[in-house]
Amino acid sequence: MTLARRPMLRGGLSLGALTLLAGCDLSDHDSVQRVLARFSQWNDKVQAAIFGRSRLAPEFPDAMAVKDFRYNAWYGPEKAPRLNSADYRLQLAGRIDNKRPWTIDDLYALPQVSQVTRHVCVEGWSMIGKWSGTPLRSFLERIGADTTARYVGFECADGYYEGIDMPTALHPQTLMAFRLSDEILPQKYGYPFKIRIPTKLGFKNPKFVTAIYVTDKQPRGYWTDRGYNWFSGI
Ligand SMILES: Nc1nc2c(c(=O)[nH]1)N[C@H]1C(S)=C(S)[C@@H](COP(=O)(O)O)O[C@H]1N2
Ligand SMILES: [Mo]
Repeated sequence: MTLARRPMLRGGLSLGALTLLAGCDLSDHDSVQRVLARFSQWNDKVQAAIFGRSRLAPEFPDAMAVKDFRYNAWYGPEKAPRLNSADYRLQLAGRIDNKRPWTIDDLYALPQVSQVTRHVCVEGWSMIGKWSGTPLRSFLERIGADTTARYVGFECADGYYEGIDMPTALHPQTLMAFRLSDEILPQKYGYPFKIRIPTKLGFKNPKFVTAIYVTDKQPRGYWTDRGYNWFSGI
């Protein structure tokens, strides 16, 4: 993902309208950025309010799933972290009763479901894939997470970080995805697992997850810190 494309506001505010609202001309970069940031936060609130727990992303027949899935990160696939099952432990933190770290074997033994859904990257490509794993909701219940908390945050082996609101974490299609196209998640796609959220843009789907935490403080996101919208629903 490059920074060449600036985040866009949905909802049709023209540049002219923004100029009026900002009370300044567009060469006044800082105040324009401030106004855009404020609109972006307002946009997040509206999107969160509209998001229904029961609104499902479209699912497709298995045959539509692309086998040779496109890779993306801010670095090339050869630099993707190599985690191994001997050393890997998923760390748990925050408002969770049982913070025992999880091995890959333990994770992969959890009950699993599959989904064929569309992944939409903010850079302008999308692709249908098949992911299988355990619903994040059942994992959160199993570890005694406080699901009245507001957010769930993720940390990744490559330094990436993301977070989602609790309704999204509890959404039936939000998975800890262990497989892509029925194969154990290949290394560059996020081994040992990625959080697959078909109701969110691609960048809200963290790969190589090493820690999950439950919190009332909105977690930062790698691309949100670089100007993209935090909620980023699709
Ligand atoms: N840890 C980590 N997760 C990440 C990213 C990343 O760079 N690091 N990139 C995000 C972006 S922008 C996209 S589009 C998808 C790409 O996932 P894929 O390689 O499975 O297609 O991963 C998301 N999750
Ligand atoms: Mo992306």
